[in-house]
Amino acid sequence: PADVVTLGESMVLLQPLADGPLASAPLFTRSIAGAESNLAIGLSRLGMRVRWISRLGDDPFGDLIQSTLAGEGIDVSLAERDANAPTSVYFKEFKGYGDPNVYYYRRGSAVSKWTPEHVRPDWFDSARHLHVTGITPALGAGTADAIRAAMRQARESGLTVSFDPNLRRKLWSEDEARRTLLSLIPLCDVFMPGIEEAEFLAGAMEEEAYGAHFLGLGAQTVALKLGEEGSAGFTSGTAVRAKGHAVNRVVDTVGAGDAFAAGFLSSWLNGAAADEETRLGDALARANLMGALAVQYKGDWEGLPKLRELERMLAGRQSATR
Ligand code: KDG
Repeated sequence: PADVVTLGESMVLLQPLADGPLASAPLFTRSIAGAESNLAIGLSRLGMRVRWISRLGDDPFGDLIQSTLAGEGIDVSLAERDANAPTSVYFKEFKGYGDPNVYYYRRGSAVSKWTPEHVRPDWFDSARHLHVTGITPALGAGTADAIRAAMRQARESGLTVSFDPNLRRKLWSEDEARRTLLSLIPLCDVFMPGIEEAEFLAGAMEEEAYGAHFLGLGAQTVALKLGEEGSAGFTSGTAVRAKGHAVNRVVDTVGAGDAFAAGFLSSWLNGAAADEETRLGDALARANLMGALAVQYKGDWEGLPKLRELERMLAGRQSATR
């Protein structure tokens, strides 16, 4: 059984040890990353049962990704290996300010071959929820249709679905991104854009108007990320605002949205008994803290907390280190 199923591409991640231009970086640390596996790790550390579905090359980097995720307690048994396509790689470049630059080496990857025919009903067996992002539809000729098929199949199997648009301008044209991302909103229950993505998809409007706008396109719940200002949540009957957290030092913003999604879903999926405002407010509060923790560590997911630590922090207590 799984609380959350997620599907997407993960890559080997190489990060320079020192800030500065990538071309002059001699030393790198090696990790893995990918929006959906970042979320999977976040959820697993918070005690949720997670199934991660993907395709990997039949190569050592594929082994590394699979064993890292298995080591985090994630069910990776349905991830396929493709002998004819490589596992993807990406690099970050830290400038010492702002968001890092990213460089992808992922064209022709195993996931880029996904088509609707790959989507299997057993991906969703004994599961409650599916999470997808707008990265997957940007990866190959058939991946947008595959994501669409997966969202439909999940709903037919009785799962709720969340969708983070995760706009990656390096992967596709603005027109195609806008058209495809908008077309997926009616297939989700929870839509989780950042404020800049909301503007990209809907044009400039007042913050509260985004809630009504995306609910009008078919989402049941909207969780709008506002960066350091926190987040706002909307359903047809509720609008909630949750404050952001002070952050000592922003080290690496990549992965913050995935941490937010993990925090949100871990609370929201267990909060169905509460009234709508409490359920949404609690989920946003946890999501904001997860996002704030993620940006203080180098790496997409390494700094994410276990449930006990997170609960202690949410209760306002210092973490006991000795
Ligand atoms: O959300 C974090 C992701 O952007 C990162 O892990 C890499 O999956 C990735 C992507 O496609 O950008």
